[in-house]
Amino acid sequence: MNILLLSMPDSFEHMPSVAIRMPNGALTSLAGNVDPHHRVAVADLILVQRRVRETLERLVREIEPDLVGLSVMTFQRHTALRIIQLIRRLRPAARVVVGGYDASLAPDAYTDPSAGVDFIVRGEGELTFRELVRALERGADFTGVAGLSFKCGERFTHNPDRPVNGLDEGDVRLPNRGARVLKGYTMVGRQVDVVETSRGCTFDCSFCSIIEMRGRNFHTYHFDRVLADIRDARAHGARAIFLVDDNITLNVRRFEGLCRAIIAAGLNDLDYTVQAMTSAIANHGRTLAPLMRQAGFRYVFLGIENILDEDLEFLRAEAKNRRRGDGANGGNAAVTAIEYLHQNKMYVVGGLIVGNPTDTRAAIETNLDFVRRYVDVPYIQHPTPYPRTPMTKTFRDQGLIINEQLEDYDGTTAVVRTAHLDSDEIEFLRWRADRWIKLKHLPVALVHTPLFALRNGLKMLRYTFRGTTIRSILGLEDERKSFERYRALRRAERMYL
Ligand code: B12
Ligand code: SF4
Repeated sequence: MNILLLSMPDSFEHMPSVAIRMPNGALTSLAGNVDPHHRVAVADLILVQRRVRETLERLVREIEPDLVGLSVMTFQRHTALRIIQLIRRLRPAARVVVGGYDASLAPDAYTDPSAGVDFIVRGEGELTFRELVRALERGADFTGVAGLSFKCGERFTHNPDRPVNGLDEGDVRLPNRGARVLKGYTMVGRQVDVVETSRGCTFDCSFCSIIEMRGRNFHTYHFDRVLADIRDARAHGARAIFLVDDNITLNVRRFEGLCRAIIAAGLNDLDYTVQAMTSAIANHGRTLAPLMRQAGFRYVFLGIENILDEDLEFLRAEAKNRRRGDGANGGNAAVTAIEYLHQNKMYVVGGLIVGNPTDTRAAIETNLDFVRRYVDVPYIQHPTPYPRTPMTKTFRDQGLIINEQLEDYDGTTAVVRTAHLDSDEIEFLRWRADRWIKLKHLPVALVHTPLFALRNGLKMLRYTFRGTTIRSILGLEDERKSFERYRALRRAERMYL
């Protein structure tokens, strides 16, 4: 069977495609887990953002897919539905399957016959997709495939959920990176790839989709498998690795062991990026941070979320941001974590969420000041009511959601207001500060990859300051005019086909 797997072209503000184009780890994992006689092609459409239609026309012509799979996040739903219409026109006989966070958490969005979807894979995909392909090949029925929803006449049948995979039994095989048919992955000039070492999280932050997706649990791969995966990524040209684990720092001893294993295997010549909890780094930084550095970690995405207690409570993120040793209300762990990382020459990507229900202008400015002072790369977002998260319910109950257009749910478009501020004002405050804070780290990033800097430095600057004019920088024009220009450009960017 010929299979074409697609990730969506939509990117968001903090992932400028001139500098960051990351592969979708789900698709190569699916490709590695179907039976080997199938021909699978993986196309990350982020690599061809401005040539989506032509690329799809060419791929469908060359691959002649019997089955087309799409991986979709909520803010990409609109694009996904348009891509499906295009595929249907180009190859009416192909079956269409959707998976990923949006399809899993809002399957009803894909069941209308006009959507053109035949199958929905809910939750983890490897085994469900393997069984779906087998059933299609044999002409068997789909009723026994756990985790699958399938079209039966004009209606969908939803099979029972598939239990979460324990990962340690080896039934999830390594990804197939050889299936990729497009080129150009980059992390500021270094070819980047994604690797998983674990799945799941036992916390329940109110904004996060992970708990509804798979429940509160944590499962790990054996180190041998992780190292083999990293070696494979390197053999395919990667010089930077993003560890996409939901929360690798849940088990700090294991993470330390992984750092040692990377060093012992000589795989510490790659640049690693990882997501981490502030509490884990603050409480274990003395031993963990030097090991991370030695293993090649360069950027650490810290889930700081917010530095005000009231906001942390709303985000249900107090526990993961608490420093040990100061009693139950023992202070925010962010500064200590950042100090450990800086002492060990790593850079902090600071994930913060501003615009929560009780936020005032002062609350947002306090967080922005914190970012200015401590963080290397800002990753500031607005609370976004993704399907089925606890936060969505709260915002809806309080009548604070002011925008239901899901293509705007990209994290940097404010789609909710607070009790004190409207959404435009929230987004303006963030945007105004963000551009200048981003500038701070630009020279460091460019020195690390000088050739890339020469070719793309100006483009990156232009991207960061798009909409801004010299007149507004000099104070001769109201900054809100620049903001409106930026928003118009951003809206236009989102039209991928
Ligand atoms: C790593 C990661 C990133 C990375 C890398 C993205 C990449 N290219 O892979 C970065 C940092 C760039 C990123 C950015 C964003 N992310 Co992100 N990210 C994650 C994270 C941590 C892990 C995703 C992952 O790779 N998992 C490993 C793979 C193997 O698992 P998986 O993706 O779930 O895929 C499995 C199933 O879903 C299914 N499946 C998936 N696709 C398909 C397709 C088919 C056909 C089938 C059959 C099955 C299937 O099978 C797979 C294998 O089991 C998740 C979860 C979390 N805890 O926060 C968020 C998450 C996916 N991101 C999210 C969001 C919103 C974003 C951003 C919009 C904003 C943000 N919060 O940062 C941006 C947009 C990115 C862009 N395109 O510009 C949300 C999505 C919510 C939603 N309802 O859509 C999540 C869930 C986090 C959250 N807030 O809850 N992200
Ligand atoms: S700690 Fe991270 S992965 Fe876990 S629930 Fe919170 S945001 Fe999600």
